[in-house]
Amino acid sequence: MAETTEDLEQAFEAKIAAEEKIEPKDWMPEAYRKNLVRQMSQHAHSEVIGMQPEGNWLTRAPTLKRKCILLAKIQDEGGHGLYLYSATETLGVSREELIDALHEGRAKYASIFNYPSLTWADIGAIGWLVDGAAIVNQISLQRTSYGPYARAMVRICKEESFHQRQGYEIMVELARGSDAQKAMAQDALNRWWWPSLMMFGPHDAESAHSAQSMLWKIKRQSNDDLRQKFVDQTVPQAEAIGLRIPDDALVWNEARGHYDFGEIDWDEFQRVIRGDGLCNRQRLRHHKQAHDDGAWVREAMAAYAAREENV
Ligand code: BYC
Repeated sequence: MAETTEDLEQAFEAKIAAEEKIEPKDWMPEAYRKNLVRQMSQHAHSEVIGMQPEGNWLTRAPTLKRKCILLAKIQDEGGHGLYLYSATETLGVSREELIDALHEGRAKYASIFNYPSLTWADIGAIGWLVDGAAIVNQISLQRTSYGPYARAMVRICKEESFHQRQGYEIMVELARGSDAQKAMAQDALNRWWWPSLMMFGPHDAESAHSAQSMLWKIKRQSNDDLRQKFVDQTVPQAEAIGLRIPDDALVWNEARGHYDFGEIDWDEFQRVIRGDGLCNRQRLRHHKQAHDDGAWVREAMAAYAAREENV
């Protein structure tokens, strides 16, 4: 007997309730599929656009060792983008459609990558804070309900953990260095702290997708809960190396067992995600240029594949 849509919906809901993964060939509601394509493709774009602020320092890394480490990290980010694009393609969209959406401004990427990397200490701050925030979010996403996304997260988290440590280690060295180096580390923390908190998205009450995404277990913890976790784990790391978090309202709240912290500048967040941050135009221009420059590689691969098929 043919299954009705109601049967299929029930089977889908039962799987979600039982913590089973939804796999590419399973039936899923169209809105679930669309929501995943949105979040996963934006995640992939973030990884790839996120290579740019760090790429800015490759030619000026202070030592050969630092340069090798940074190169390896940036290549990892490219790899994360590739796993995530591949995982998104299992939902029936092509890489070309996803890239077009990015280029036409229909798809977002993480707001943080629209800030400039001005000094070498920014490379430390990006690893420590940006990868640190990303791990908090991605550990939670290892339990997301869509199988290919959850599995991509497992490997990505392992690599992000190395990225976070390399960033913190740069900050440790600078904070232990000369007065000028310590000031450079503090300045980087001052500029990257608030944008890092914005990575977790709007407050839960303002978050358009959260309620449905939590029901479908696409998201496992809320934007505000993850942000709190990041603050709680990062403040002692700053204290340990004598740096000051740039927030006068930051205070340990014994009753809650968490840090209280100041309010994010949500106008700035909205401006940046609407395309009006310091580097939005530069980031997209650079991505389009790199994509156009690589057109011959895609054409050669397509021609080779067609020839192989006809042999
Ligand atoms: N930036 O309803 P909400 C990395 C958008 S890269 C920009 O809460 P959701 C790394 C949101 O998209 C790792 N936009 O959304 C790489 C939505 O707009 P749309 C990056 C943001 O999806 C290189 C609207 O605001 N990690 O680690 O439920 C070097 C309403 O928000 C942002 C990921 O991508 C933002 N910060 O929750 C170094 C994690 N926040 O789509 C490091 C995967 C919100 O309706 N993504 N928006 O037009 C997620 O976990 C979720 O998508 C979010 C937002 C928590 C970010």
